Amino acid sequence: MSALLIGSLDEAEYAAWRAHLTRALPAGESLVLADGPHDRDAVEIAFVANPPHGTLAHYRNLRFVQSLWAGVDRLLSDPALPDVPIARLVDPDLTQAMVETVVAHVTALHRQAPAYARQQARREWKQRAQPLARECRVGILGFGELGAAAARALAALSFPVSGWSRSPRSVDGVACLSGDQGIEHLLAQADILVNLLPLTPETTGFLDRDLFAHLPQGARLVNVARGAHLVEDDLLAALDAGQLEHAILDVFHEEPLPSDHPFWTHERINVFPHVAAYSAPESAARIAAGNVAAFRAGQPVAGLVDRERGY
Ligand code: NDP
Ligand code: OXD
Repeated sequence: MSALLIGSLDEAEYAAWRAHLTRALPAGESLVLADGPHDRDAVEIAFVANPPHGTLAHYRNLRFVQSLWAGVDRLLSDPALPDVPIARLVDPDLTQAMVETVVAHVTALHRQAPAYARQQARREWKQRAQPLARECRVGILGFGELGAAAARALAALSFPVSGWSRSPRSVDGVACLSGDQGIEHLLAQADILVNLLPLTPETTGFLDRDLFAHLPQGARLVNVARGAHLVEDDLLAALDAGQLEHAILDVFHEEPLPSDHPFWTHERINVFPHVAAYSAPESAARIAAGNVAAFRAGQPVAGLVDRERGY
């Protein structure tokens, strides 16, 4: 029985995943590489990192797909994706990285780092008011593995936090909101809005002019989910109009962000090159291999994707 490693990975990434997966795989499973010699009909498992569309359709005995990424939007958009169970990556190390990133961005915005950076560019020495975290309300869109963990960490720092999900959820110390009514309530109270939604047909273009209009004037945005959540022109207009004060963006419609894109030079936007939380082969390979063992044993796998829902 073979497990295939396939994806849009450079040589070093391929080598790291190969080494860690080989070590972690259960006995009886052997790892083969998409660009190496292998018998396609022997492949029952695929470890995938954004594989080119159409490629998985060549494996007619495929039984289980384990994504090495947390987000599966690109994978699910493959029209030839085989109809087998798919798991996304749920890795405590990735979650920890995302928590650290969200806390860093939210606290930087709260402590007015962008305003001081603009002052520095002008050589301006001016001390601003310093409200405390308890006075800065944070709204988190997407209240799953990553959103709920970030919410707990921010609440522990005394930020009043609200989280929004599709179905009702409950997290101690956090206002948990859901559905259409929940979103209006969350937006009206978000001095800083963090996006951690999965990209689905329902959430594409969600961060638009209408949504920004529901935020308090001068709110700030952190997008660490997917670029296609954001309507870029609406963001620029909201920043120009002062409806939004600042945006920290980790993800973009086109990645790498083209060098002539206006975001690069906008003084109210910080650009990060999709680094909020990597999948680290050291930890992720163990989790991916554990899911293969669970699948083989007929036990529940972690992060099973609901293809209807799109995440
Ligand atoms: P989860 O599937 O665990 O959580 C998704 C959350 O979004 C759930 O709370 C879900 O609601 C909610 N949701 C989905 N659709 C809707 C909707 N239409 N309306 C309201 N709520 C909705 O995902 P993760 O937390 O693991 O990951 C979130 C995303 O983060 C990934 O899909 C990926 O795009 C992005 N990501 C970005 C990284 C980066 O480096 N920038 C790294 C890793 C991930 P419910 O609870 O009801 O299901
Ligand atoms: C992911 C990502 O989805 O890095 O894992 O964006």
